[in-house]
Amino acid sequence: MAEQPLSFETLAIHAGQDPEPVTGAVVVPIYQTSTYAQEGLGKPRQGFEYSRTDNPTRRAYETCLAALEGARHGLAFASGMAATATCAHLLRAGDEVLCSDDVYGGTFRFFTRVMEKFGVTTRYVDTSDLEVTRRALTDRTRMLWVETPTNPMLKLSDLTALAGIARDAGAYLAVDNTFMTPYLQSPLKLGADVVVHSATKYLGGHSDVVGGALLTNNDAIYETLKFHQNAIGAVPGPFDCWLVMRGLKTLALRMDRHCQNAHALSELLAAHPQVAQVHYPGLPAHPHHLLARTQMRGFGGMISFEVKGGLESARKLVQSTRLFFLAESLGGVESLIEHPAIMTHASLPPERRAALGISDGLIRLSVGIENLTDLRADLEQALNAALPSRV
Ligand code: P1T
Repeated sequence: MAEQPLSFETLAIHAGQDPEPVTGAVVVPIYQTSTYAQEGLGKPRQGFEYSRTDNPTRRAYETCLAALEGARHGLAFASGMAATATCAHLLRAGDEVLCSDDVYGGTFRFFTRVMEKFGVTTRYVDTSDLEVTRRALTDRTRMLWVETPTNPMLKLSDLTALAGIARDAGAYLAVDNTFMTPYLQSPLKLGADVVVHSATKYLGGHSDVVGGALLTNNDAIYETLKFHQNAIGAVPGPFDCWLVMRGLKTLALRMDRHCQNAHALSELLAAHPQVAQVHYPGLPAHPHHLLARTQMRGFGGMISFEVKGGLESARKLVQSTRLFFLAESLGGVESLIEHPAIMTHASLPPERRAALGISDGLIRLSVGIENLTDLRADLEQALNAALPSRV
């Protein structure tokens, strides 16, 4: 009888994490070592030579995350941006990247201000519009870089269709899966070549570590990325790997609660007189709601919304919440509130922000896993505090 494949929750706890062979420790140890004594000249034990190249704690974490993404290969990095930067080394001078127009501000900054210097140009398109994307490809396009849902406008792109478009053009499809996590969306199964993560967010899940990852099923892509992981060296230390691996064990439980809480709060916001518009893929009014229902296994924990009264109301609101901390980042157990135009997306030129809808009244929530009644009360009192009459 064929063995049944293990489910997500089980892989999160067991993949790459057999008991340690000497003592039987059930938790993978933090191998806090930079190097490994060799048995003889050119004879490393167990394949470990130097911790930039490989480390047992990192390897366990990479194995676990690869299993969760349904990937043959996983590589860990010191941050999401380090993962993005290493992935960009699949390109060479003269190549062009076609990138979702509404991406994390740091990703935009990296492609425009860093890669441009090396002769790799990036153009930005609304990848949720397949015809626009197809028409934007040129014979120099070597990579399609997609966030879905996007940060911060939560637009969705059809990954199966984009994988076909990329394949026809001979380009890689790289998907930043940070907002969804492997629990809610599987880009590799839909045809992506590489998945990118900021592990700082939901994967770690406790706002106590910065990390990144790349996952792929393609052996040739893996070899190139692995070479660059070692050659560039933007790797995480063993303790950071251990922290993210600990976070992964509860990823499924946490994501379920993030989704429930965010869905309920998106409905509260949609019904509130102080709110002009809510962006949440779980709302039937969201323009890509139907795609969300098929492509994702849940609608996620991120919401953005437009508050009436512009910057003044927005400022009042983000300074009035008590449980939602005013902070950049997302994906931790605690709820966060932020103002993209002044905070996470300040590196976008004002005219780009305006074109994307990142207005002065736009607010982003990372909904945590606190009790929903408490979150609801906190958001309501902050919205009331931001009413124009009180501004
Ligand atoms: O911060 P770092 O771990 O380097 O990850 C960068 C990154 C990559 N991709 C997405 C979708 C992201 O949201 C981020 C980081 N984002 C924030 C810090 C933020 O508040 O949006």
